Amino acid sequence: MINPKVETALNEQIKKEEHSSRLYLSMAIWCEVNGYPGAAAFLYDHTDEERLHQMKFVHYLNDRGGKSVLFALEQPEGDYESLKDVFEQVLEHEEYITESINNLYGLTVEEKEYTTGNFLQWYITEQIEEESLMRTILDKISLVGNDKSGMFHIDKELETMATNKETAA
Ligand code: OFO
Repeated sequence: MINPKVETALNEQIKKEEHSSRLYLSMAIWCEVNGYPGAAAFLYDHTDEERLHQMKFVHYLNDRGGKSVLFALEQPEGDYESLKDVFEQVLEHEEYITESINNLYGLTVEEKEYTTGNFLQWYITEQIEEESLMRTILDKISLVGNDKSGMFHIDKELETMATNKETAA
């Protein structure tokens, strides 16, 4: 049976992953209606990925004899100033998730819940990849500044990244 404190913390993380999915969905929608179809495709993809993160936690917790709980979610921001603003907020959010996963891992050590600690390794690696990817995208966006053709190319690149993921899946 899973440690009750860890169970509560896992349920909090399930909520955060579900919120991530909706947050990126709101960003994808903004991109789609503001002339960034590539960024929209990339973020729609990411929405699905966050849903997978959530489901992985749900199944793990249920398999360990716990029970996954769904909470009410806050409404994500629907308006952004620019594509740069979108990706700044993505990176900020991923950093917040990394901290949350690390705290969760810390709790598993404190509570000697080593099985869950082991399970969390996948998320720890995933967060390194996600932060690095978002930082790279943000650097590119910052580099082109207000240059429209540069922005067009970044959007195309994001579209390719989304298509490649779909092909690989
Ligand atoms: Fe984007 O990693 Fe889950 O939330």
